[in-house]
Amino acid sequence: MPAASFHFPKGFLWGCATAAHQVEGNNTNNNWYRWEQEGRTKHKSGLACDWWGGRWKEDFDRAAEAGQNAHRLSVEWSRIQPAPDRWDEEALERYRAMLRGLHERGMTPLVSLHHFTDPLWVYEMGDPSTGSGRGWENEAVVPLFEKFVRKTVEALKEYCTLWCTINEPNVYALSGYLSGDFPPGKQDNKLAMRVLANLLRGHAAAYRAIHEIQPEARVGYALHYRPQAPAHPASPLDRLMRNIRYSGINLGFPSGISTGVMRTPLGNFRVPEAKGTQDYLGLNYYSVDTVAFDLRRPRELFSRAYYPKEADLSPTGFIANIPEGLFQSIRWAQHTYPNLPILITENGVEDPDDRLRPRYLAQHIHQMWRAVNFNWPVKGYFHWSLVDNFEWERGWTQRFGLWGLDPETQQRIRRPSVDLYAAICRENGLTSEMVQQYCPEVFEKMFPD
Ligand code: IFM
Repeated sequence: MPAASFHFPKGFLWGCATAAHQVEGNNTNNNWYRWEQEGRTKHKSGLACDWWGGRWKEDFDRAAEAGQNAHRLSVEWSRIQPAPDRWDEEALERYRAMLRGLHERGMTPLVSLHHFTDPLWVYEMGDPSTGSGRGWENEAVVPLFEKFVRKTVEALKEYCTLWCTINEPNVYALSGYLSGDFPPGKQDNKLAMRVLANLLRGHAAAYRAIHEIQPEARVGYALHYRPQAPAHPASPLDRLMRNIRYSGINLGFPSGISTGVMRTPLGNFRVPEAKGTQDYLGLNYYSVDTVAFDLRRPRELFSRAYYPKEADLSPTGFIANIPEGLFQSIRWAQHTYPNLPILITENGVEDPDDRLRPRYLAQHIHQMWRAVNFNWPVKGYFHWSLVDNFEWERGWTQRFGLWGLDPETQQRIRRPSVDLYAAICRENGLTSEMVQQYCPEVFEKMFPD
């Protein structure tokens, strides 16, 4: 049996990613809490993983003992600034304690300042009758976000130099304003693009504010990058639909940051202050969509996105295991922004029984290694996620954790993938023995004779 190994450069960051509302519990002052109370999610977040109650300590212990040297978490705006004129110093102190806790365990923190949730006072601000819109529909949110960022970065800068301004702005805008799965549940594509432009303005303001406070900071955002493949590459209509969907989902923020003009299929938005505002690109990669032209779907702009029949699907069919898509995503990032550091800020799969996760993990890390071997500057990988957590509108129906969680008892369940990922983190690489031990079913594929 060949003893192959795929090693990563020294100093590579290996960790998991989490988000405040998904793990903290009892977050009662934001738009998602309201959404849950209105019955718009499969379940409620409740106590989540009880990090606000202190269980972050045991989970950080688990991560550190499993060889992880970094962790990505987010702070909750509605806790830090519960009302426009009120700061909660105690909440900031708790976040300081968490970041200190990471350092004490030898882990580098990456802090996201916005991960899907908005304080209720932001969600409700504005007056739609005057056309000003609510929340991020309204450009007035930009200086408010900047103020929150300044306060938070001042308070946490002792413990963090790696910042993510906004997580998945494209998902926030498209899910809240196109599919309607996220609050405020609207279906208005023009408004979705307006929201995305305001998020870009917020990102740019945050980028400059953080650098003013902390010149050595490295600031970026996390893009949910979703490759799209035409169902029939020879069909011009499939290709057209693929291209529209691809740019609509992926290219708004990147074009704004490259040129100062955010380009979308529905028009261009000038945001000159966004040009050049990133020190690294965060890539969240999960899967690839296949896209076909479909006359029966006018609301989806005549396209249908699906996974191929033979796909290696997760239990609820949410994710298809397509590891080459991670390689493609990194290649796109490197071509779009030559030499800009890249962090894989999320990648993972929902899988309560841990049948698919080991091969998903090994095959994606193999693809990331291929990219590193082209000398593309990938600097770290954050698995989604450490412990099962609240999956937004899908509630607790999807289990993304290396560790399982019973949200009733708060009991953690160690899945085999914990040990595979620990072996990878400790080795700073993946070996053929690991593949043989944890996912022998893909051994031949990864190491063909
Ligand atoms: O749970 C989410 C996360 O909040 C954002 N990226 C995708 C994850 C899995 O659905």
